[in-house]
Formats: sequence, C-alpha cells, structure tokens
Amino acid sequence: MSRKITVAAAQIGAINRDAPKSETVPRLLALLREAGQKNVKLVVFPEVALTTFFPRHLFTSQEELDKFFEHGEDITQSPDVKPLFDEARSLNIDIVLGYAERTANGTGYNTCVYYSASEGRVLSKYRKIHLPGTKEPFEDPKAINQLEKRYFTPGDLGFKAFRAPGLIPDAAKKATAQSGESTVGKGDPILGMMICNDRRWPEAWRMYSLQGAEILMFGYNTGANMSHLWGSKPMTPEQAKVEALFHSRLVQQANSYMNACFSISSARCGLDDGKYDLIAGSSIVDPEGHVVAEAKTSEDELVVAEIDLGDCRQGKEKTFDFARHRRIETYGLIDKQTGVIEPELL
Ligand code: CDT
Repeated sequence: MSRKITVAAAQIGAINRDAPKSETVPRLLALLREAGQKNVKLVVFPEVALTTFFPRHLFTSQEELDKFFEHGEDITQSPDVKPLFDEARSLNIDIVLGYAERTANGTGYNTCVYYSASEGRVLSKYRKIHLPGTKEPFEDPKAINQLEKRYFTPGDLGFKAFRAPGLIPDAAKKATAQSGESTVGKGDPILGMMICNDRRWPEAWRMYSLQGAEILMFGYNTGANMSHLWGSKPMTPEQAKVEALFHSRLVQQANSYMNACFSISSARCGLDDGKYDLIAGSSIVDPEGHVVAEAKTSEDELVVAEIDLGDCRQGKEKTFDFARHRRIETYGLIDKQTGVIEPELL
C-alpha cells in the first residue's frame, strides 16, 4: 500500500514593518499556485506569515499593534486571508498557516491552523506553547527584542495530533476496518503542529510521537543575530547566523530521528526593513534524520519533496518502539519539575 505524498514548505522572504497583508497574501498565493503545478498535496507556511515579525518592536499604540493580528473566530473568513483558503480548496491542497490571533476576549496567541481542502474547513488549530524572549524590552537600544511574552499568552490547546483525510489513497478507515485487524500505520496520515521555538523542546515532539505522529509541521522566525537572547560566547554576526542555522537544523534532524517522523519546517527569512536578519533553511527531514529537501535562498521559495510515510515504520517499530523500550517509571521529573534543581554540593 502506497503512503506516498508530495509535501512542501513555502518559505517567505523579507516582509517590512509597513507591508499590509494585502501585499503579502499574493506572495503566499503565488507559492500555493506553484505547489499546485508540482502536484503538492500539503503546504506549510511560516509562523506569523502575514506580516513582519512584529514582536521585535515595542508598540505603545494598541491600535497599531492590533493591525498585526487576525480578529474573529474563523480565519478562513478574514477578508485579507480568505483568498488563500479559497485557492487551497480549489487546488485541493491542504495548508498550515501561522498568524497572530486576537480572540474575542482580547487574548493574543501565536497560532497556526491546518486547513483541509477536501473538508473545506480548519481541521485543527495550535497555539504556540513555548514563547521565547522577554516581556520588557532590553535596556540596550541596539538590542533586537523578542517580545512574545508581552504580546502572546502561552497556548492552551496542547499538542493534539490529528488525521487529515484525502492526502493518501486507500487509507484504512474505521467504518471498513475488519475487527482484529491491525490498522497501525495504515490510516490517514497522523499530523502535528508546533510553532518556531517549540521545535527546540523535545517534550513537544514526544507529545506528538506518543500519538503516532508521522509528520510534524512548523513555521519559524529565527533571528540570525539575537546575541541578547542566545547567550552564546561572543561572535561576529556572520558566525552567529551560521550558528543559528546549525541549531535549527540540529533540532529538526535529531528530533525527527528520535520520534521516527517526517518534519516540514518553513522559514520567514531575509532582511526585514533592510536590517532585521532572519535565517532561512526551510526543509523537509525524514524519520532517519536526513534532510531530503532544503531551501537554497533567503527569499520566497517553495521547497518540495515526495515522501513515503511507510518510512516511519522502521523507527516506530524498532529503535523507537515506545511500547517496548520506554521506561516511564524513571521519567517522573519531566512533568513534576520545570527548572533545574542541582544535587547538593559535595
Ligand atoms: N519566533 C521564535 O520563536 N523565535 C525563536 C528565537 C528565540 S530567540 C532566543 C526561535 O526559537 O527560533
């Protein structure tokens, strides 16, 4: 039984602070149409894909800040973004889209949704759980801020894996499965979403792989030179950018392997306002940790690969067969303790 599917990361280059969504959405649409020509069935767009990465700025006007958010329950009906969902439906391509969400009660979340073309609706929503950066801006006026803790609340939807219909032929279905027959690895693809900084936390990946996730998808806005936040030894901006890309690849490859799943990552990258540098490196990684496709530019670019979900079985049934090898009786600290408690001094 073939479990092959062509997937893509839709990388988006520079978006300036004053760029309206009406200028950016056509760029996303162009990549979506390219995906249609390449028989892609699933496209992952970046984190906060509709505007510049505004948490780097301090806003004193709520009105100005709110322009970066999407308001209202159903993003598919948002006037600026509706054309993207309509096009996804007509091209029969599922999409993941990241955006800043303002709920009716005024809470801000860093959110993404999974839109199923065959269902014509949002199948799943994820709100970023690991918010990096600070609440207050740095005193150093030269520092680049990351004010996500100021503008967003940690996500309240957990790490919920889901199946998406219509992506692979002949998927096993509940209604037709014979009783007693194992359907493990035969149903519609099991998917999960994270957002940017979440990818650095193994707990996030493991929460999904414990639900059998076969593809993890995430967008990111990763500063190339965030020396006030990374806390690394002194480096030139060039070295810092190489290091940021190295860590981004490292966590994606290692966690794809350790969780026996594919991953699709999509960067917002390039030089926003000609000065805020974000790394590129959008990629598709297989369950053995190999990069199967990677962006070649720091601009708008579609990164495409045909993947076979059957390739997840080796890791899930051998090295990382959780049911046989995990030792949960020894993992208690993981959900009981947040920070580090060192052993007593000698
Ligand atoms: N957007 C986002 O989450 N960016 C973070 C930067 C962290 S700055 C220390 C990231 O993990 O890439």
